[in-house]
Amino acid sequence: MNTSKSRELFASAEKYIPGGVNSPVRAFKSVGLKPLFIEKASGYKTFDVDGNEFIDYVCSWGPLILGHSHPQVVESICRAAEKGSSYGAPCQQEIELAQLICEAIPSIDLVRMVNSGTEATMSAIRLARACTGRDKIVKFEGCYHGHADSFLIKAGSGLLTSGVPNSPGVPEAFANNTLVARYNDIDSVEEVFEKSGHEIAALIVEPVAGNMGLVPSRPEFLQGLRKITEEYGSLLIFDEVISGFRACYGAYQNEIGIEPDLTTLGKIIGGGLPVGAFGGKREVMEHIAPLGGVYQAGTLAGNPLAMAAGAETLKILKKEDPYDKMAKMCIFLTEKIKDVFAQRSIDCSINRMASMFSVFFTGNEVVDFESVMTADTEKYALFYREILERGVYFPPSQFEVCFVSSAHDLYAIENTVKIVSEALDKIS
Ligand code: KE4
Repeated sequence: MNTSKSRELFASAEKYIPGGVNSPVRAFKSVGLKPLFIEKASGYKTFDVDGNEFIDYVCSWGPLILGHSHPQVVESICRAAEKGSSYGAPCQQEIELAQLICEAIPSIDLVRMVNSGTEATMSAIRLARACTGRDKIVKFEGCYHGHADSFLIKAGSGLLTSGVPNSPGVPEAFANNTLVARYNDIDSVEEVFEKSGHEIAALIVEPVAGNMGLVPSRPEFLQGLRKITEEYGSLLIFDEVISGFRACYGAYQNEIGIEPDLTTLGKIIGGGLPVGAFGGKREVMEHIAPLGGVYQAGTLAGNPLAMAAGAETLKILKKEDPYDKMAKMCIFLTEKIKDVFAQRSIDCSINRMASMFSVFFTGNEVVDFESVMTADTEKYALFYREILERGVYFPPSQFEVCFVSSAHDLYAIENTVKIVSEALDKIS
């Protein structure tokens, strides 16, 4: 595969941007390649600057559930742009997206728009600390909630990929206020709360872990979190930046019938433009300025372009309800991938939830951080390079999730299976 233009651009990018990328996981380091520069994308396809075409399973790390450049989403952005990009003042589109979110997620009475998932989780933690007058938070090893200081402790996603789960630059005072438990292990949570429960403002959890690869939560785990946070008067925060509107029209909490005190959202609700949001019951959200004293702000928060893209995306999801089709495509794909691995007696463990999946190079069942760490990242890198060469674009890290969009069709899925089997023939 010719990648000369990408290499040229990468060399130029490295002159002006740290590591040549604006987000570390894009650097392709863990798969032993230099990143490809994408020229354009449509539906399930991306095209790099050298003219190579890919079946895309990154989908911009989740937002593009309708596929790239969906005509109605593009049209909504263009229509909004003709009337100005940002007013720094309220606009009608903010109400539209807020109303769609509140109507889709019963636990949210009020929602505040921000510009990223990180802003959403950072603000939710501040709000929880204000509401409870406590400083400590609990997170889970391998979960990632964005790059605010409090979360960069035993974090997943790019930190796990780089093997540096605790980032330098986080003051000890912050680190000491972040307690870490083990995902899917309620005993480890009870231990933490028995020791520090009355100092804990909030526990934040990905109800479906997507930042150590995909690790679905056990139902009793989430129920246990709801119970223990209520017992100690701590807030339960579901970080649904990935899972929000991914499995159903609403949040994953709708599927399992557990109501957190706060929910953070991002990705899909922005339809590919920068949007995050946090929301919850009125009595909690009323502490947020200008209603209450908890300060949170943003120059471009609620800007009409991002609101239009997000609202259009949710309206299409609500009207067309592609969830069943996407889940069926994902089941078909992952079952076929399992078969091609088995036919070659290559160990793999595949986790799937709705239209998300991860292929782990391990013979163990992957149910928590410990089992994730048995995955052979070298083998993943070898596999990755072979499928990329043949036109399939998975996330360039064993510790991320693949996404099927509503644009992926049977042709794309069958082509992917063919390419995966060719790649396995090459590496086995
Ligand atoms: P952003 O600040 O990147 O919009 O969202 C942070 C965030 C918060 N919560 C969860 C559960 C998340 O998955 C994320 C961001 N996800 C990563 C990929 N796993 C974004 C990709 C990247 O960092 O480049």
